[in-house]
Amino acid sequence: MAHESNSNIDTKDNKPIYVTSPFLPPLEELYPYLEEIWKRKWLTNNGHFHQILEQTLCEFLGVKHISLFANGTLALIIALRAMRITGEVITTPFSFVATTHALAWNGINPIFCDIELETMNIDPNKIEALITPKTTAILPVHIYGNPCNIQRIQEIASNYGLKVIYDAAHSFNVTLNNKSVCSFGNLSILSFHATKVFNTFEGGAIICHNKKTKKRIDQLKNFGYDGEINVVGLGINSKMNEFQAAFGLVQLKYINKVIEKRKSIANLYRKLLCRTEGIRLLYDIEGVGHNYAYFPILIDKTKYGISRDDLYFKLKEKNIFARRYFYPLISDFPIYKKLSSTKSANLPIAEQTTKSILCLPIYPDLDNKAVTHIASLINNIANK
Ligand code: T4K
Repeated sequence: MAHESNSNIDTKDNKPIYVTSPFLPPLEELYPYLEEIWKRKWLTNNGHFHQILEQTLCEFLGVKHISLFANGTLALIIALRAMRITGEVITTPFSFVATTHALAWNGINPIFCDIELETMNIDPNKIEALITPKTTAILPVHIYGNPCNIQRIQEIASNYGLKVIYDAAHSFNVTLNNKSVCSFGNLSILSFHATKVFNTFEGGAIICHNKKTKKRIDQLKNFGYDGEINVVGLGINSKMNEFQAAFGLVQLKYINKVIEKRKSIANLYRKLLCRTEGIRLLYDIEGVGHNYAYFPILIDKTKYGISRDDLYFKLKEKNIFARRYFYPLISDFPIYKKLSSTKSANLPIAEQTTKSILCLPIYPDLDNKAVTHIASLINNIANK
């Protein structure tokens, strides 16, 4: 996505507030890890910290197997290849473009399905009508870290013999009835990009449920090598390096505090915005352990007084860089527009949502004063 121009920002008096800002642990905590990397001279390819991070994340998230990746997009591309997905895959148009790109990179036809109004996740009631003899899988996204209707999606998948690959890029440490949201489906992928709740600068992972699948995934992320002289598949280089893994281990020490801080920001926004006419908020869902990765609001222009875009630009004038995640719909990008499933008539809720969504700044260093300032700007702009 295009980067915002910083040209008119007076960083002394009126610092820009971005939609997110990465949590960085104290620098000195990294030094022992760097010394260890220097000592070992093993920089990538299943190194010491890579192995420890995989093990530590399995224990922390309560999942069976994790394979670390250079980023979430490559994890998703390899997840589809590991499951030998081909033909058509039913997916959501309301996501970051990487979700659909991962299908396209595998030569798979994306079939866009509408979303639910409340959760903004793929609508299970609209999946079955899109299944054809070419359908091999469903690729839902737990958008903003809010779990999809996992039970219903699994029922459909089981009835039709389809695989389910979850794009859980936003869902680090999200639980459903005390189980990691990544324990469902055939595979789930996570993103550890700088903008995520847990970051390794760039990074990602695939979560799988058995050793055999993990072995295949690990081969595919290392060019398809099985040992030194045997290549067993069309792999790629998508390995996480030792610096990323070490950084992840340090980050993990702070993750509970990071999520707690995000929760308190979300609760403050809710308190300050819950009575504003024309703004819909998302609330915690019973049985879900949230990670507060994003703080989306939905603007109803007729009730709020101005459109989502007008609010977005007004906040921008005040150096507050909210983001229209996810706008436009993936199905509206020219490379996908030609597909028949992109017709507006098929995607009415997604069309409505993408025009009204705005994600407000949320990150651990955002103080209450800033949150109150942003909320009062939004409240003062209303119906003016
Ligand atoms: N599936 C889903 C559902 C996803 O949302 C994503 C990625 C993926 C798959 C693929 O995962 P990765 O391959 O990325 O691991 C960002 C991120 O690049 C992307 O990871 C994320 N989703 C997407 C929702 O957002 P941009 O282009 O909008 O972000 P960017 O670079 O403009 O950063 C947003 C703001 O964050 C900046 O305005 C300022 C702040 N920022 C950013 C960076 C990179 C910082 O303060 N520090 C930084 O280092 O895509």
